[in-house]
Amino acid sequence: METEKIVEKKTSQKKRASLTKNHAKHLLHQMIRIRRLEEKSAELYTKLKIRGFLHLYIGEEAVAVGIMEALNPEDAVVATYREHGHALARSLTANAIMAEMYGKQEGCSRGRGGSMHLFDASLRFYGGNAIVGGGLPVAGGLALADKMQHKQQVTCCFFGEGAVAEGEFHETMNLTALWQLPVLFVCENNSYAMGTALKLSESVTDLVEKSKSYGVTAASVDGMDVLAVGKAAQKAAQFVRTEQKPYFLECRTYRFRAHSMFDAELYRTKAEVAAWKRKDPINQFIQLLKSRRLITNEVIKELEDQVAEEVQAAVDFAEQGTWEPVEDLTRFVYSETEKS
Ligand SMILES: Cc1ncc(C[n+]2csc(CCOP(=O)(O)OP(=O)(O)O)c2C)c(N)n1
Repeated sequence: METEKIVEKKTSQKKRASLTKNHAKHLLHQMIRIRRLEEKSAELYTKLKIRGFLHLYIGEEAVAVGIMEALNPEDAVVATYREHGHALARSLTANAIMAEMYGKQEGCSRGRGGSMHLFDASLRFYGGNAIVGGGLPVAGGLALADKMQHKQQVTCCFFGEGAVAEGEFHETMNLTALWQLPVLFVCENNSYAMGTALKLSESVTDLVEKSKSYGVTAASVDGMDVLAVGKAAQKAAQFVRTEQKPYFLECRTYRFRAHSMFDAELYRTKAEVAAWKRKDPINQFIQLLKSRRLITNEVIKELEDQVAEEVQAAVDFAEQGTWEPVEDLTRFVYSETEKS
């Protein structure tokens, strides 16, 4: 069995020495784009512009941004219902995402999917999935297809720690290890599955140990540190790509907002939330960059202005979008509908 464990620690100064101003700016820009787009989405939800469910990723931005650093455009990505950040980081446009959340046909899923079903096959971004753990077997299948076609590609599958309780997690871990499929499993461990803490649902809460039991190489990383995630992702993706075997990467993170827009948050204390907010991935990264003189307040303002413009343009685009005509209701439905 191949196993290893990266002991979680702050990325050392030495490791960060190679960070360039441009790369730092890019990482910060990506995280701010996700944060601001989601803050605007929450606002639009309360105004009933966005309907259905809305799960915000705020607090977890370093994971999607850090992981995408290690993926190529040819690699596949499978995400969950908390996927606005992954979609943006994977180059879906803010316009296409916002229009989708509005339910307009200019959205990336023609307005039929909404917040939980962002999708763009041209970018190999295979959703958005409302089912907890539902993306895992999909990722296994994509990796199997790539392997059978002798492509040296990676399928990256994001999921929350709550998915570890699902049969699909165990089935996919087992089969990808048995068949040696190139899947990078990225577990976004934010400690809670809705209101259930991991320790209340799992007998073994060490997810790296759990993964090892399937013969899957596994590691854990500080998911609030974008550079640490990026580095761990590079190592993991390189392993998957060259060895053509699965790898499990646990990113320890935290969602700052409620599970969805309806959640009294009775399962966690304000002190716990405040403690995690002190590790805010964006603020932490800004502090680090300032201490290394890699960014100035002027550049941060420039980024914020640019993002504000992008988000406003996305809202305008969604507002001006069109509803799919009722006559198209049965389009893309498998069976022919009999005419009465
Ligand atoms: C199969 C299934 N069971 C239950 C649900 C209801 N549900 C929606 S989100 C969620 C919690 C999942 O938590 P986790 O996987 O840790 O992801 P997070 O929301 O923390 O990102 C549950 C139980 C569902 N969508 N699908």
